[in-house]
Amino acid sequence: MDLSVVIPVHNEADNIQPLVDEIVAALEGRWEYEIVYVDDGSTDETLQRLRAARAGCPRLRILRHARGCGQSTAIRTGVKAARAPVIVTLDGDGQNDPADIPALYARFREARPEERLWLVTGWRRKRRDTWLRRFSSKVANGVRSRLLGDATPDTGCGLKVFPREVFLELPYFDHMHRFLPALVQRAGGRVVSVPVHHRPRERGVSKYGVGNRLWVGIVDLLGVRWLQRRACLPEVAEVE
Ligand SMILES: Nc1nc2c(ncn2[C@@H]2O[C@H](COP(=O)(O)OP(=O)(O)O)[C@@H](O)[C@H]2O)c(=O)[nH]1
Ligand SMILES: [Mg+2]
Repeated sequence: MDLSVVIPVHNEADNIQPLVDEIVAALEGRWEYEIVYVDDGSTDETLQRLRAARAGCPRLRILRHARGCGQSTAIRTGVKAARAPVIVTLDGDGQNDPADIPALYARFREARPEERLWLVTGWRRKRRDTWLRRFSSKVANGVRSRLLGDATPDTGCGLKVFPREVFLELPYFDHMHRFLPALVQRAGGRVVSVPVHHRPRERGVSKYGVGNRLWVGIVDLLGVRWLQRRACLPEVAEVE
């Protein structure tokens, strides 16, 4: 198996089938892949819709958290369960375009191992969100990139490609998915941003606002700063 596509969802019932269809259209016949949905304690019909989608798509696997644990934890659950060595993550709301996956995966594969390219992340050049969301995201991305020096213009994009093993070695905390570039660099890897499409949300409602993104984000920023300071990459050689 080449790729595991991991999708965390919370109350995204109407987005399930359209997104599954788009992923299949983008990947079928090109690679061996699976689609791993993690239903994070949804209270709408997300689970029923996932079951229905699986009936028409045997590549689809469904994992479920009994209670909502947040997006980072859902991603981690999916990565742990994944069978492929390479993971693609994607938002479950349809704002990321699965047609961008092949370009990101190609960029990941063209790197030689000694380049240590451990994360290819989407860069939403043209955000299709409300004015307030675009503005708060711009501020947050500016502050974060300055404070962490992670040289990444957009860490909030759900589209990312990375090795499964690398992700599972990273320090884990709720909301870590917004800091993957800094965490990967801390582990000794390189990160590349690739422009991707972004689409307006057509169905369902956004789960994040200024209250639960910006303020939590500031606390997390300080935490990641601390992690950076407490890092040391040993050069290890086995002595004969
Ligand atoms: N597992 C899980 N996924 C979530 C949670 N909140 C949001 N998501 C998913 O994360 C993705 C992005 O969320 P969204 O509300 O669209 O955020 P926005 O695009 O930044 O406004 C969607 O697939 C959501 O279903 C959560 O608490 N748990
Ligand atoms: Mg969204």
